[in-house]
Amino acid sequence: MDEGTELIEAYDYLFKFIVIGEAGTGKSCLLYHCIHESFKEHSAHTIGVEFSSRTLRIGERNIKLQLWDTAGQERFRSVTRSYYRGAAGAILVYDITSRQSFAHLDRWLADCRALGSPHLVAVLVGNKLDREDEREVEYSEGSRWAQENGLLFVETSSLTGENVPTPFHLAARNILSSIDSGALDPDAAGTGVSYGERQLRAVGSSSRLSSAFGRRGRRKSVSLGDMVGGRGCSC
Ligand SMILES: Nc1nc2c(ncn2[C@@H]2O[C@H](COP(=O)(O)OP(=O)(O)OP(=O)(O)O)[C@@H](O)[C@H]2O)c(=O)[nH]1
Ligand SMILES: [Mg+2]
Repeated sequence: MDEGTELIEAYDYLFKFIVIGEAGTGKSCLLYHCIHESFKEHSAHTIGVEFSSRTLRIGERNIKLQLWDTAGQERFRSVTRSYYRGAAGAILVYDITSRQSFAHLDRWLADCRALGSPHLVAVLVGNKLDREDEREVEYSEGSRWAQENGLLFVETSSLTGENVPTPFHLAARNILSSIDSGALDPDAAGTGVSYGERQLRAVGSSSRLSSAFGRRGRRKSVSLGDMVGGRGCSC
């Protein structure tokens, strides 16, 4: 593996995210666009749960998102709920052209709050922004509901790609801030957050060593001595 590849793959933190909401709201298309930067043609209902991942660059840090795309259909509810456990982030999707998908948000939010991390960061996403003519839920309604329930909010289009990466960035930044402030401890169980291996891979590279140690929220159990094998290192 060359150094360029290693830098892209190495990450500082791993966050577990779930993508939830009524069937047909565009969850799979949203994720697909976020990862492949194109629209997923002929998307079929998700059966149970599908997994994917994406690494985001936030400031100097690489955050790997472990993304669980869940089925919205009622018959999969008990299966999908088992994937909510310890989620650090929830992307709660409704369809702006479907009042019904908006009306059921309470249920989805209650489930992810009950089963996710105690520090769960949820982002409300109004998808299918490209179908403005068929809009049934106003931006102001989505925004108000999000505010009343303590969620971040954005409208997206998985078709055009508008704002598609935003909910993932918003949630990841928010979680990172909690780590940096000390409110969220990645060593604690059930937070949906864990340390990546980037700091360990940084051994032998002065630039990456300084980046690994020049920030807050680093792994407390790994000291400089642990990593370079003593105090005499001139890295
Ligand atoms: N116009 C438009 N259509 C979209 C958009 N996102 C998804 N769709 C369409 O909406 C339908 C459902 O999309 P999916 O992504 O499969 O929906 P889902 O939420 O994953 O559905 P389940 O897996 O059953 O829960 C498909 O026909 C998509 O082509 C969008 O942003 N704009
Ligand atoms: Mg799906």
